[in-house]
Amino acid sequence: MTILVTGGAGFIGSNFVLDWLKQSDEPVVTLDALTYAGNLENLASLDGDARHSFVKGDICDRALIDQLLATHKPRALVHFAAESHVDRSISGPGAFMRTNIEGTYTLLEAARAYWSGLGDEAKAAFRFHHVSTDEVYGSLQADDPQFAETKAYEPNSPYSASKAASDHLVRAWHHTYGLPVITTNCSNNYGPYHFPEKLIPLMIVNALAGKPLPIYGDGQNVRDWLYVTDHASAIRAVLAGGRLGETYNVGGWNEMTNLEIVNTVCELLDELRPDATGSYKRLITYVKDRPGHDRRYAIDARKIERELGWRPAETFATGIRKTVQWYLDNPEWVQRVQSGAYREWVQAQYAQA
Ligand code: NAD
Ligand code: TDX
Repeated sequence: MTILVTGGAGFIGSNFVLDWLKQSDEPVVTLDALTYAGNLENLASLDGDARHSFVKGDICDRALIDQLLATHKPRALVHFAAESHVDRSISGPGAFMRTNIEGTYTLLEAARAYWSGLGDEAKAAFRFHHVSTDEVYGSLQADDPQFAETKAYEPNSPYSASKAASDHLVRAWHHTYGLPVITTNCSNNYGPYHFPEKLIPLMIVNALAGKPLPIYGDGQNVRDWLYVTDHASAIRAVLAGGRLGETYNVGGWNEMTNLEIVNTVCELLDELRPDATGSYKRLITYVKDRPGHDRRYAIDARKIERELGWRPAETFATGIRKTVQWYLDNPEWVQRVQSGAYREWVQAQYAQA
């Protein structure tokens, strides 16, 4: 059998594909448009591996999705592709509406047509796995309970509104057409191949370059953090045993303020890469707050733990140390994703093809 993964050249998608092929020999077809956030280099260790194939393309391209489903006959579609950065959604929401809403709709319709034509056994086995976020639930106060799957949706940013819309479409395609879907809503991920526009990689990369570490507002906003391969293992568990039409929250029981995160990163860098001019904390700079900045996200992960026995393998202490070390070991990756030279190279490859 085969699985089709959208957005598999991005941060979480690439970690998922690499992890999947470590755990199993089931082939993966990766579909990715290679936007600024997609990077084939993340999958370079799979070059020449017959179990993996890559297709550059857009999830809004219905003809392409139909062709991929007909050719590869996957037993699951795992959907990561999205515009994912909240700040970009504030300055330019259009791409988020297109990819996150129209793209998910296109995949659902293509999957529905494909699934309807399968034989009984393949039909029962098929899964449409939608990868979503805790941000759809809105913002918590300090003493509110964590988000459970029953929490009403209250998205606040263009990004979270577009993800909420996609979650609702996925739900409706199950309820109305019986498409076998499952959605996971995960908290903030961190780890290797994280694009340096997001908090943790931005702080590592800026600190190493001696640049300011911008903290929005008072730095007391809270997120729950999960190491990216623990998200991958949660998706594997849900694909294997999750109940159809259900949603599962995924989180690390690891709430931290942004200031705590940045201090931890600085302390690790002080230890691993001491700077002659003193602690990296000297670079911390408070800047204007993000408009509509959600105060706190927190995940109640008891459903996936209880039903599927899933647990994260990393603590924040082990995961953040691995992450900082990865960025120290991979300066060329950082340089290339920042310079745009890699993307120019990809464009040139496809222009020639
Ligand atoms: P990312 O921005 O690193 O990667 C997104 C990938 O999707 C990129 O490779 C990009 O090229 C691809 N893509 C974008 N538009 C596309 C299109 N129209 N067609 C095909 N491919 C397209 O994002 P990420 O952080 O890896 O997030 C992956 C998924 O997980 C998203 O759906 C996101 O909402 C969700 N999520 C992310 C987090 C997090 O902390 N990063 C947490 C929970 C859920
Ligand atoms: O420079 C910064 N300074 C800062 O204080 C940046 C980039 C962020 N922040 C704050 C904003 C947030 O409170 O840090 C926190 C984390 O910010 P991001 O890394 O941008 O993540 P967030 O907005 O929480 O969204 C992320 O988690 C949920 C992902 O980008 C989403 O795709 C995912 O759904």
